[in-house]
Amino acid sequence: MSEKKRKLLLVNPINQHRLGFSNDPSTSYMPLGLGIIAALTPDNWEVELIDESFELCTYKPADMVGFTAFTANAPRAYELAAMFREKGVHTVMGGIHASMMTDEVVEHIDTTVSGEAELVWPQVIRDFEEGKIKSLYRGGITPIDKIPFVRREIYKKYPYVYDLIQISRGCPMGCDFCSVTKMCGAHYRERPIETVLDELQQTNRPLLFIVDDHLVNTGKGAEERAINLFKGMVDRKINKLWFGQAAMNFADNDEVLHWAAKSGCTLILLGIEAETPAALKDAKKRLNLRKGVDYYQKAIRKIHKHGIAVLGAMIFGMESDSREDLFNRMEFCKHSGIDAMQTSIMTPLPGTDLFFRLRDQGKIVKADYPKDWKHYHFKEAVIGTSHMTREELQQTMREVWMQLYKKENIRKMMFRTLWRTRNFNAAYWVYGTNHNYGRIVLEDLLGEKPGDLNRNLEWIGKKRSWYIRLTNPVLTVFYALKWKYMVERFRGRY
Ligand code: B12
Ligand code: SF4
Repeated sequence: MSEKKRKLLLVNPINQHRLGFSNDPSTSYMPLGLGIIAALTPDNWEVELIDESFELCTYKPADMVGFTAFTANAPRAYELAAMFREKGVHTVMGGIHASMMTDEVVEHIDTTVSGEAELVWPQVIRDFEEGKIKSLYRGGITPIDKIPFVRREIYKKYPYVYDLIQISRGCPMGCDFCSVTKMCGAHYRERPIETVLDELQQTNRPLLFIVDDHLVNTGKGAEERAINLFKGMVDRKINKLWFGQAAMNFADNDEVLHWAAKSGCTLILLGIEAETPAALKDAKKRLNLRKGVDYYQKAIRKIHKHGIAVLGAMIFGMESDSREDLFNRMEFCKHSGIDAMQTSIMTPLPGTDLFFRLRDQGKIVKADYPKDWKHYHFKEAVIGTSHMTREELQQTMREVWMQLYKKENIRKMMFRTLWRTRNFNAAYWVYGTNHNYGRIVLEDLLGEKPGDLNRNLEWIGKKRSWYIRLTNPVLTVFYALKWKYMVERFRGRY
């Protein structure tokens, strides 16, 4: 007779104060870390995923419940953990917040796993089974050959639009505001291309997000490696439209761009952050300082020539920023050639140099932890700058966002993308991306009453402009054509 399986619930908790990306299924991404935990869990355990991007987590019987959490989701994880602990279920938490705020997490959760989990998770499970589980395990950095394939069947229950994959870990740049170097180390650890291609062949959604922070690393042989990856995707007929994240060096080599485009690259996020050397110095964004801000437009033009659109990741609220600087950055977003805009408010993430410096200077306004972590989602100011209070920064960002994401502007940007890239998919994708970012940054204004903003980013009760009315029929045709195509591509997915 077979032994009864133990039950592991894996939970992706979502900040209910601001839903962010989770406020719509089209921007709800599968939590990759939990897919790795599932892959490391032995067969005598049944694993179930609960993703709060799709459903609120309520109590379910289980032997163990494991949470992953970004900082902004940590208070929600603690709330859910309290519910499970009360019913006698053992709670575990890992991920970026558990790695940066380990002592805090230990106070709320039975077992904390800091760092990467591959080397310690089997031990956690064994210790639990033997009744001697500890309150803290430190995973550290995983050797690249010990990273398993993500166990993708746990995602079947939800309608994720994208497959996600990670190709390398680590970043040597150590920017002031970013936790990647602290979490994943300063060395690039690159998975063998053939292994990555094998894993890609196990995915079946038509859209792909390669989550690496630097798609083309800055190390020796990085361009050749990227070309091999993209060529491999073409040879193995992976046949996906994909989106990835890169630094300005992505545009250096035309052959990289050529094969990226051929393998389905449609949109690339570039960590631009700011358009002036002063602001880049504030953020210690060395790579961009080295390239020089004059390189931006050249790089963007080169990328466009290959039919790929650019998602500019911009930060507002650097230490030296004044109100005027924020509006200048807004103008840059409109006129530099970037197609889609990720516009974040500078936020001191725990564990970063920025966090420790501002905390020691007493400059963090929202600092009642863990309660205040819920504000650390990059759309709410938790600090001011040397020229603006936190409230002024927040108010100015609201004005900036209104101008950037208003429907007329994002529609104009879409037509410009079509003109520059001559790529229908890219234009369609940037429109969706800008629309989604608008919906995320203005989430607190969305509603159904007159005077609220609807999910179409139009004010309820106000007349539509001529421009919108005139361009609506064009878009309707766009959508009609595109919809049929997407349905085709989605056929056969989980
Ligand atoms: C992919 C990604 C996203 C995706 C999210 C996909 C998803 N559903 O997870 C998207 C694009 C939506 C996103 C958005 C944002 N992101 Co992001 N993102 C990443 C990125 C690039 C990769 C994460 C990843 O999938 N890694 C691969 C997996 C395998 O690694 P992992 O999750 O760390 O898991 C390992 C361990 O942590 C551990 N582990 C994880 N969970 C668990 C659970 C248990 C029980 C255990 C035992 C272990 C464990 O084991 C795993 C294997 O070793 C990271 C940077 C990075 N390199 O980590 C930033 C990062 C996580 N993002 C970050 C930020 C700030 C954001 C944004 C706020 C950015 C913005 N400007 O708006 C938004 C907000 C998200 C939101 N709350 O709405 C920060 C988070 C810092 C923090 N302290 O919270 C990071 C670290 C980048 C940075 N600049 O510092 N992001
Ligand atoms: S912002 Fe980009 S370049 Fe800078 S440390 Fe983070 S991942 Fe590296």
